Amino acid sequence: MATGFFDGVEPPKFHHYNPDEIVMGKRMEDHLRFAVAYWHSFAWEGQDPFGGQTFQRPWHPQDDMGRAKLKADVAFEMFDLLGVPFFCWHDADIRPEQGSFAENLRTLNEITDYIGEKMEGSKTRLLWGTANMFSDRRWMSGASTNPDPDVFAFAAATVKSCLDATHKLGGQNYVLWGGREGYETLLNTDMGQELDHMGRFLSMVVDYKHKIGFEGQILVEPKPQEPSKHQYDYDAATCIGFLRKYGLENEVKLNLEQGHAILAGHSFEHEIAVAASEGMLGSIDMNRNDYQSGWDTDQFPNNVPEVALAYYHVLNAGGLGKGGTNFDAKLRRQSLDAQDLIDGHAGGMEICARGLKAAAAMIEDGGLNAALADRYAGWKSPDAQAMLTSDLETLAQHVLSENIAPFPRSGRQEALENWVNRFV
Ligand code: XUL
Ligand code: CO
Repeated sequence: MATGFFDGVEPPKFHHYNPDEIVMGKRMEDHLRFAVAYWHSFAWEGQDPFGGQTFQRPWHPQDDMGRAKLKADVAFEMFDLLGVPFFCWHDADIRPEQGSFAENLRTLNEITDYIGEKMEGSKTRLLWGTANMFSDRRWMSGASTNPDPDVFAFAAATVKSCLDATHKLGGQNYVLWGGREGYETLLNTDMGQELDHMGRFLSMVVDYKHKIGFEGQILVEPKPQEPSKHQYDYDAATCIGFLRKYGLENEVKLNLEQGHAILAGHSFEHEIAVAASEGMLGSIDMNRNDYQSGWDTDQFPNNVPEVALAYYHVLNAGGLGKGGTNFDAKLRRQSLDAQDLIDGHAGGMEICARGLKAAAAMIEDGGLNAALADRYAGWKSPDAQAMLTSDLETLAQHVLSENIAPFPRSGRQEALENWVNRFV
């Protein structure tokens, strides 16, 4: 029976998103693999640092199993209305918070059984699950990096329970975002020890994934700060260095988020290109930050040129694979209506569809890749290749004997920007 939450709501009208349209030989839906984030759409109540709850949903307050089930009913109604193939959750989004680990485990199992039944009647699948190890006060000094070994153990138990639940629901990935894995002040922080603990913890996660036969990807999500002043998983490059240090580079990939890239002083396409160049692009969290506010505003995307360049790098990297496009985006706190939830997601889907089509057109046109190939063409010759296995003395001798005098060439940035502008 319908919950009635979406009664009277206009269903989305898509002008650009067409799941069955073939883009570069593949259905648009299979390229984009959209997911709804349970936390922003159903768990967040509209609070900001200056004010409390603005949304009043029939599943509030969220401390009761009956209302958690109603929330799931509404969530699946929205997945159907939007036609999204995936959703994502934290444990704390889907189950009521009731205190002890044993009680939270019991309610997590009960609600994920319930969600599993809902999935049987729905085409929406689980893109990823994750553990909220940042909201409760027990995590205030970190989860795996907490100075208190009891919290480390609690974090291990929590991730085990969430990985079990993700596996049970056929999740295609498991994400770790270290919201409190960092520091507020170095005066009370042993950074080396904390990083070793975080590396060891992630190895345990990988070991357990193999033990239970979970075939999804394990992903870490970089973000430079907020809530911690400094977070260890600062950006894609930092995460890759960390994964290599602890021997996890073949086991763990990255979940990259537009807004986090901006906070780190990068562009989204930079982060995607860094991960892709190391074969570590796992999935993306699509959203946008307000460029004036300087914090993580998690808005729905609305900038086609930015999104197009992001998908350009995704497509060049061979696509999202088991990953997807998760809308880690929330309504503005004044957007109170059920209609706003539909409009926010539908708008994001339209922007991504336009970005994907623009990216595909850029690749099919080939101009940008041709310009890139031309810029590096000198390296195609056997003599140039031999230099890479040579040494400084031989190269110095070569410059002298051949009287080498390099002739600078234009980087053609303006022409390339004009070229991109034809497609967006
Ligand atoms: C926080 C953030 C998280 C992760 C999952 O900025 O992006 O929602 O995506 O924990
Ligand atoms: Co995110």
